[in-house]
Amino acid sequence: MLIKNNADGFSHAVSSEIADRRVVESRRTLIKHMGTGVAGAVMASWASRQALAQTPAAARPGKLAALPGRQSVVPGAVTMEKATSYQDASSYNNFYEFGTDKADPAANAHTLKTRPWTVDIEGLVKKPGSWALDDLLKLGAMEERIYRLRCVEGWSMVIPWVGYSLVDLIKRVEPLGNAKYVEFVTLADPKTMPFVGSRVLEWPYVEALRLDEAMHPLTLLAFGMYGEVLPNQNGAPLRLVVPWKYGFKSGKSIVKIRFTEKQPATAWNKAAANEYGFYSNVNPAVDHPRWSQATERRIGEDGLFTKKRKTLMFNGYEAQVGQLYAGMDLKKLY
Ligand SMILES: Nc1nc2c(c(=O)[nH]1)N[C@H]1C(S)=C(S)[C@@H](COP(=O)(O)O)O[C@H]1N2
Ligand SMILES: [Mo]
Repeated sequence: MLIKNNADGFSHAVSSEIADRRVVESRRTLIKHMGTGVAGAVMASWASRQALAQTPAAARPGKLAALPGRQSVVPGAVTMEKATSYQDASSYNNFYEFGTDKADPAANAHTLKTRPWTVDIEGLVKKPGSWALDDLLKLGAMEERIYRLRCVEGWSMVIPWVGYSLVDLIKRVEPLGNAKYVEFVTLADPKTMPFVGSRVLEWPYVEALRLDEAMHPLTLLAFGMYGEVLPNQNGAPLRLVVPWKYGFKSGKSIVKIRFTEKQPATAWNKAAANEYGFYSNVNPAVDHPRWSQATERRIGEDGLFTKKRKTLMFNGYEAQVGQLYAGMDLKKLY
């Protein structure tokens, strides 16, 4: 078994509990498969144990290119909750460019062409320009972040993403003093995205954050999940993950990042401002006009008697991000 790694994967000391468990598990499997003969001894060499430690427990679940990440030390970046299965995370999606049904993105997104891919940096920065995907992949050290993702519709998942903090890129392009917001423009290609042209939303799908939100270390520029590159339906080749906000703030398949002084108009806010505010912080005390946001269904836990989970303020990341909103009336600025 050959496992490809990028330069900054788990080649550092592997000391986390999760990684240790992986080593133990991989060794067990290895011993089961190899018996205790000479071949087993050779296979169980330090190098192969290292290699196995670098793949997640369910090795290469989507059979896509490996993209390992070292375990993050950013406070709050790794929840100990059980991860959603790869199957669920990659087949129950919102990606309206490929259809509005949860199963549509997995069925249709194979047409998305993720290479070559560039991301344009525009607006109020000292260093605007066009970044090739390969250069972005090398810009920051890949980390695994196990985040809860709470959709505004009332369901949630726990996903091990791979990427680095967006702030790594922001620092590199040097925002000017008057930059207050960051706008994320995603791909709108009618040739490969069958629902671009439908009137559910205005295309391209645009999202935005305040600059301090974008620079918070939990805001992740994600290139992978479950130890592999992103499947197309999850926003390949790169997307945002903002874990304390409703899922729609995390734009998929980003092609442009623009720094602005004025608050940008965003896709869901334009579609229904009374339902989807600019901030859209997860908040169990502020209901959507048509439904409560107090509880959520964890995807994969849908037994007949399974209780819904209580939704947590800022999706459980209040200790990390609460101070960003000090003094704001979150009922008005929802
Ligand atoms: N470009 C684009 N990005 C998008 C969406 C979309 O329709 N188009 N849907 C959003 C919504 S509503 C959610 S809940 C998350 C879902 O991400 P996931 O499918 O990886 O779980 O992606 C967000 N990003
Ligand atoms: Mo969502």
